[in-house]
Amino acid sequence: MTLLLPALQSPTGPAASQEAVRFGDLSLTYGRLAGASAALAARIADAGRVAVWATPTPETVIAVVAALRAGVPAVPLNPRTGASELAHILADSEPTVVLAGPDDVLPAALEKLRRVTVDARVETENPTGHVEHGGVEPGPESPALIVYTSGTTGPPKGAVLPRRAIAASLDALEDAWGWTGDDVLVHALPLFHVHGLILGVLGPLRRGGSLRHLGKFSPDGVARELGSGGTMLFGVPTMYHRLAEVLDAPAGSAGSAERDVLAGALAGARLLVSGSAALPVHDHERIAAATGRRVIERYGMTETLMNTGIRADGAPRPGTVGPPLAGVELRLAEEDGTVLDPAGAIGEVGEIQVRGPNLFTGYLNRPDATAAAHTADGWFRTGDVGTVDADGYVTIVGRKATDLIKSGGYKIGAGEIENVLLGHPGVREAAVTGEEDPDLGERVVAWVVAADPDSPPPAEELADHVAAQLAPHKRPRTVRYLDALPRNDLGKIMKRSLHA
Ligand code: MCA
Ligand code: AMP
Repeated sequence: MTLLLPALQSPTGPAASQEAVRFGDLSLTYGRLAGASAALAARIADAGRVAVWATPTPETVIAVVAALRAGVPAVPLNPRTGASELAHILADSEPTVVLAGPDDVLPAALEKLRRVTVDARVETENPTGHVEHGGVEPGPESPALIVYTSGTTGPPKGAVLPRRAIAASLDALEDAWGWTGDDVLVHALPLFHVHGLILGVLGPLRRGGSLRHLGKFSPDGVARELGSGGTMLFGVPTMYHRLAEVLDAPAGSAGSAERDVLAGALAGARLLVSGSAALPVHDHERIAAATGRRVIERYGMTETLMNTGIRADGAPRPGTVGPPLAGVELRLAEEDGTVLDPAGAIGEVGEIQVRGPNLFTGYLNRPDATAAAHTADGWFRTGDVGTVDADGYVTIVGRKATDLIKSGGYKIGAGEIENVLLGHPGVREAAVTGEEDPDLGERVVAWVVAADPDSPPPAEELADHVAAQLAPHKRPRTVRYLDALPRNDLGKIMKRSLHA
């Protein structure tokens, strides 16, 4: 296998002094990142698996790159993960080491691991790096990252992502977008999911380009970085929605100066890319009207990395996610599994199934779930429902599972939240649904029957309870109290009738 991150292999001369990543006022050149990651790789070479406390900092970049160079699988952790979710991930993935920054305060659950501190401010003795793992790149199928993703029921599953999938997906995006080492990517995505970590960090590093991370998303930050050399922006639809809101400020209003700066910065970018959920056509149109630029969408999934995408040189078609990327095979199947004939299936609706070098190898410790996610003939069942046009453009029209919620671009299983709500002493019954939300796409709504109807637990208390056990983005944004949940004759909760 060719190198996963060739630009980090002993960079010398001008290549060594080129900026690799910048987070606020902290920047790392290729030489510095190569040196720091090589030194760290040597320290973790014998760890079976490492957990990475994935804050939006250069330390996370050094940690993940070091793990890749050492050939040790890394498990990126959301630093806001609550107690029960963290306990599950640790028990499931069994890391022996946790990589964290010097100032990070880690939860008790991580205390039993060996802590290795990563400090981006410390110069290493070996600024140009060295050849790792004896000069032999780990095999293409060796696991690089284990990324946790929610399902409809039960705790999150660890998707095992081999080096081959990362390389294939990033190279398919290079082909689709003309992505080069001259590109400067701007984003504010979290670094514990595929979008922010693989596309947003390993993407620029594989090309020998650079990343400027905002730390926290803000329209001002986007305007500043795109207005001073950034060439590409990656974001989830919620971020583009918030940009569109700023761009909507009427002339002469208080926000019009901010609008003009943002519009100019977006207009000057080479590529504006949205993914992780559907970007509403209304937001596409508002951004196009204010900037003259089209946001393009690509469609991916933790288990498959990237499947389709609008090409930089292709027709931007709002509402579609473009044709399959190089190397990806895509087909539609009916409810009963019958594969739709591609020639006769134009415009027909079916489950999207994919095959290709971009796919994961399976869920960690879950052969049952891995088997269930594949068809007998080896295709991955995405659970997304879509159509394909005559020119191969894919449109996603829905999702098979009603118990999956996409909020702010995060996938959230209704079942995991219901289980946690039922663990609250004030809750007798609970159901969780997703409700349309202009900002988040979908908003988590909890329907609760209180143990004591005269003093139901306050909504904020339930939200805090979910945030503390799972993660803040999984907390219910709305709580509705009922005397009883609607159930069918078999006792199953009828979620569809809740909204009615
Ligand atoms: C609020 N907060 C709380 C609570 N309430 N903390 C603890 N307990 C509470 N009860 C805090 C939050 O931690 C946060 O802190 C702040 O309040 C606001 O949080 P939140 O409401 O969640 O933020 P938001 O404004 O709704 O965030 C919107 C967002 C975010 C920035 C767009 O949703 C986001 O980053 N989404 C990206 C998701 C993503 O990358 N998905 C990719 C997976 P503070 O203010 O300190 O921050 S999909 C994927 O990878 C596939 C492959 C693909 O196709 O891309
Ligand atoms: P995750 O499992 O968190 O990686 O999320 C993957 C899911 O996000 C996919 O199965 C889709 O439902 C959704 N998704 C990703 N990109 C897009 C997009 N551009 N348009 C619509 N849905 C998307």
